[in-house]
Amino acid sequence: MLFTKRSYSVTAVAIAGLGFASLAFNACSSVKATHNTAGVHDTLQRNPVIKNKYTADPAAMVYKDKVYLYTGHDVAPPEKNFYEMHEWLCFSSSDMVNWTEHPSPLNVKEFKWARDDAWASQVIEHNGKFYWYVAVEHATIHGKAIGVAVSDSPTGPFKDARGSAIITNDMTTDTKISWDDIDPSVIIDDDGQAYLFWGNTVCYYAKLKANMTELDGPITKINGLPHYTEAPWIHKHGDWYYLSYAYQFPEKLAYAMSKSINGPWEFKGLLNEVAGNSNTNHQAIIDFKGKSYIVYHNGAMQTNGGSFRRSVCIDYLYYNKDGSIKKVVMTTEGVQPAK
Ligand code: FUB
Repeated sequence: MLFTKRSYSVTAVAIAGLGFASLAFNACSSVKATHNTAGVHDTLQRNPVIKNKYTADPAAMVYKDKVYLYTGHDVAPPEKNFYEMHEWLCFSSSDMVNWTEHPSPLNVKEFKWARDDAWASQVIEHNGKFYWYVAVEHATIHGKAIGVAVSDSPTGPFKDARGSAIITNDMTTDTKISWDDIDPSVIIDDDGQAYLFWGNTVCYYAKLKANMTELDGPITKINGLPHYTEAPWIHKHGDWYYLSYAYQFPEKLAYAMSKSINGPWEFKGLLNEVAGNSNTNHQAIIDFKGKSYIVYHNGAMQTNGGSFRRSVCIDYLYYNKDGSIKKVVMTTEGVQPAK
């Protein structure tokens, strides 16, 4: 999300070949204990993967033979052309196709110091606890902020881990905008050191203390990421670190590679094109059962889908022998059940 370019109309981004058949859809439907999102059992139309509500800003975590998918929840009415998001959602799967929905494990109200806006987030496991880093609007410090919640279970419930934000807008001064401190992404390096990445228009990172709830050193601005907009996702595959991010606006995805978490980062080019009918794209990248996946959102839900009513999709991601990543092919088919 880049406010300075909000004038891009939702319809300016074409639904490139995304012909979704009519689906039973109820954005206000209550949580079901088990939600087989394939729903219509149409193997040619597994994307979007969640079809009974809008889901956005995916983050995925592999834990004990399961994938946990954490998303924001777009609830903006059809006539509203801005984000309305109050809670985060959690789904789990053993095969990347059949997803079980869990009751919402975290609502923005859990953060007493926050006003609203349950924006992008990521969950990571550390020493048997689960830490959920989230972007929200701060109630008393102007601008967006990052909070962290903790749970003993990947499905929650999650509780505010600090009682205050870990990042506030006044801690970063490279831009004058108030929404530059959004979109947290976390990684624990092979030596056990945890890092938090985040940022809109500027990408920042900082070390985290072993308690995962405090910074452990300065905030550093990352250079060499052309047309960086937002949505950093930090991950490691083989010997390489990857920093993927939303590029330009409407957003494509691009990525950079490094042999060190501290860079320097080498820009490698585009990863994905503009997602159908959405000016944001917001990716997560994981390996699961021997395959690699990109999880992202588009606006392809047939009922009022768009930039503020988004839906999570999953497609395969392929690495080249030199570690670079092949351009993503977004599909309606999605992926086959992982074995
Ligand atoms: O969902 C609100 C914002 O839109 C996120 O923080 C950005 O990454 C974009 O997806």
